[in-house]
Amino acid sequence: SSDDLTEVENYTKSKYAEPNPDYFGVAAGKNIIKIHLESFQSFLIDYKLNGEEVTPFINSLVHDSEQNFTYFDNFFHQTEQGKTADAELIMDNSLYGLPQGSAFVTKGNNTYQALPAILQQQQGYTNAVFHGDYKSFWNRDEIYKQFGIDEFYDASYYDMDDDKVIGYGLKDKPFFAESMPYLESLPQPFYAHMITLTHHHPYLIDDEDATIGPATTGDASVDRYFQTARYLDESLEQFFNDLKASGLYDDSVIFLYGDHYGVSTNHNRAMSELLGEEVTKLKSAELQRVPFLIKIPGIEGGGINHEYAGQMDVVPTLLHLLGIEARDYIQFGTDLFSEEHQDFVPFRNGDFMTERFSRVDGVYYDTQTKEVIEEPTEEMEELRENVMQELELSDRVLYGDLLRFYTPNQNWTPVDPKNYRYGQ
Ligand code: GP9
Ligand code: MN
Repeated sequence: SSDDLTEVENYTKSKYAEPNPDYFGVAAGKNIIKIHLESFQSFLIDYKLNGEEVTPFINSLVHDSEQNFTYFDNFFHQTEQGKTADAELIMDNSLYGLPQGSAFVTKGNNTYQALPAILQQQQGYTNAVFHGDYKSFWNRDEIYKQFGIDEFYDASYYDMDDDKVIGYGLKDKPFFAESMPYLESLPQPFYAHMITLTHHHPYLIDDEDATIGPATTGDASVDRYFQTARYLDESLEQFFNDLKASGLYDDSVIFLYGDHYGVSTNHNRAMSELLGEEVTKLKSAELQRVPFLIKIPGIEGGGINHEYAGQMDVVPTLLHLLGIEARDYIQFGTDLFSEEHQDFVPFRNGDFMTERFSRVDGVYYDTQTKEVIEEPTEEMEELRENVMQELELSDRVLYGDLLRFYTPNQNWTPVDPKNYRYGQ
């Protein structure tokens, strides 16, 4: 009902973080290239397997400040059963996925005020998604219409010959290579989302694509996890070279993110061996870090940013970089570059992380010393309440399809799904 909407609006408006004036609008009208790192957890960064870096290219983006990437090393995924689809929902709407199932599938006909539609309406962007699987997986071909995605280059646009396909679909190297002409042909400015696939459970890889040996824990999918991560890393380097050659690299916002974990708690024995420490419940929660790296034209230097943050924060951050007020929209995250960024990171199950304390499986910990806190303080209990309220309000938006009743500003035109068609 509209009362529910008022409660939601009051919450998101009070959580809202003012933009940082040094960042607000710096990237207005720039192309945005969003790169999905399938199943990529942050522990891979700088990890050495048998003395060898697994992801040397991504590591170079983290450490070489001349590349102007900022790496957030305390950034967490916030997905649940919707996996990739949850990451997509969160990172285009700043709404949570549902406690069960996938909102992409069950709420695919809801009204949304997603980033693509906002960019189109505010600054004339063309929105495109690229992915080497068929369009109906995760119900993408329905919900993308509600998001205002103009073009969806799904498997039907790519050469899906047997030797180019493994696991769920097209291998990442041919995927990026064949995407280039489509990307170059898009009207500018564009918002382009490249969804990779090869580094996906059970991490199958052809011999000729494996340029690092497997790990040797005896847990076969974990052992191959490093090989497909290396393949993804190489495919990215190839894509960056192609972007540079095409002239698209320098003047674009480029960001990379991990969608969700790749190694589940079913593999704790192998993971303990690889990390040299027991995978406790707290350690498991810490392992939900995924990378977030961003290059913004006009912002020099990059470096490592330690702010505690999550996928929910990406939409308001991008809006502010483009000079669009996030305050107008119903969004639960806050701008990463704002002085007022809210640095608690809710997980979908009601647990959360902050720099000082965390709640994992109902138990509070000192995040720094990793000790159990037997008697949680009032501050901790209050944050727990706050997290539960936030999740509940976000669920109300999806269950009640509340954005039907919300008008962001006087310029807003509701998205009409009939205007979109995908596939060839
Ligand atoms: C399928 C792909 C995988 O198209 O995006 O989704 P996931 O299994 O990771 O949710
Ligand atoms: Mn995924």
